[in-house]
Amino acid sequence: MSRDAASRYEIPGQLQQLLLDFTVSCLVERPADLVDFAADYFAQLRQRRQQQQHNQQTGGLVAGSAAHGNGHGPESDDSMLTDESDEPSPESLANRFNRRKSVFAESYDPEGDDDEGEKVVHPKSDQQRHRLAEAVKNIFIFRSLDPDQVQDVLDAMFEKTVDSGDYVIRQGDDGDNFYVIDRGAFHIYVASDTEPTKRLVGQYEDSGSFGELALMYNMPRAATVQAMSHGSLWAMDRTTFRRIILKTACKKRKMYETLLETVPMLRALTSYERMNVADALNPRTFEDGECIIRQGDVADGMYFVETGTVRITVAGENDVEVEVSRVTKGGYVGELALVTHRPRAASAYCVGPVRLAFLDVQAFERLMGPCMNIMKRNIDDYEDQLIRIFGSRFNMSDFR
Ligand code: 1OR
Repeated sequence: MSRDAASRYEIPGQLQQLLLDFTVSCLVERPADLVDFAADYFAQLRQRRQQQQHNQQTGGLVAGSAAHGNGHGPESDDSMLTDESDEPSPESLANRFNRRKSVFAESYDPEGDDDEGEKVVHPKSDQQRHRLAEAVKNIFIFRSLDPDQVQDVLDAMFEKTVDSGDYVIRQGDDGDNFYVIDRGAFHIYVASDTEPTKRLVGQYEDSGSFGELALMYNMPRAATVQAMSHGSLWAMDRTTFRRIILKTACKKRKMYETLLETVPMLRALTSYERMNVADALNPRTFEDGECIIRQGDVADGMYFVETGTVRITVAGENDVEVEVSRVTKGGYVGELALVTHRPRAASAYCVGPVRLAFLDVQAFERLMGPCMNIMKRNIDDYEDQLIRIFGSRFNMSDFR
């Protein structure tokens, strides 16, 4: 090589350490086939790095309750069981992942995706179509679709039956399908570098959906999902998912990401759970003076304040409304009646234009469990405030 050529080749900073580590592994392991060993070695290295990046993106994925549908996390420490069944060890998981060719070379940019793809139709009986329509009704990421898109989704989904013990998704694999549960029980397990034995982090029972993360973020599967009973799933292939769902779902998650990070109460949720809240939120805008919530009404949901100020009033003596507090960005209104299952205990009005994010009562019940203690503590504060304003004759138990 000429001096000129040599000066053109820059040695990447990591190369020396990388080769050194590899050489040491070869000397220690003394593999029979060096090429096979090298292929496995570097593939594992890459998988560990992808998993780390993924964990960073999803905030370290702390255990909690699984969201979507009726997925719920283990209630007690006892249920955080380590499963010693036939689940492969993380090493063999990594190896299996490494043997597979990754289909995700690129990272997805929803704005730049104009790939319309082929429309997929899986014929279905009337009975199947009916069951499918029921199953997708409560899937948050389908709710923002227009009727044509919903039709395409229904056409593209195909039924997959499973038996107890079947693995639907294995952590570390490439993402192929997105799944909506028709019926059956499923466990969710996660293993990590720091905790290599897989841990039960949540479960689904007869409803919910999973498998969107790998398809949305071009990452390996973040969790293992195993059937715990005979069951049936509706699957949608990756191309259709990207064509119909991805753009809307990514935009919504992005749109609410900042809001959800500014609501202190939601710190009780994992970042994965917050993403599911983002899927479930809907924007509502109000003009100055408009009534958002009316005291005595039946509650249909709660609101997070995105911009503007909300005035809370309570009807006191002779039904005269007295302002008891104001809520601004990062705050929320309308949770009390959902916690107490009573009519609205106060009214809420806009001070200037207000933009809110609405979470309906079903989504509230599925997703806000981990915040319940914080909300209950805040309700005790309301009681103190009301007693201060109206005197001790005011009794919150009227509302509980
Ligand atoms: P996926 O494509 O990565 C596995 O394939 C699926 O399990 C994943 O999409 C989610 O749909 C679903 N962390 C990561 N994935 C989860 C989790 C989860 N729960 C369900 N899935 N949790 C964090 C665990 C540390 C549980 C949060 C409550």
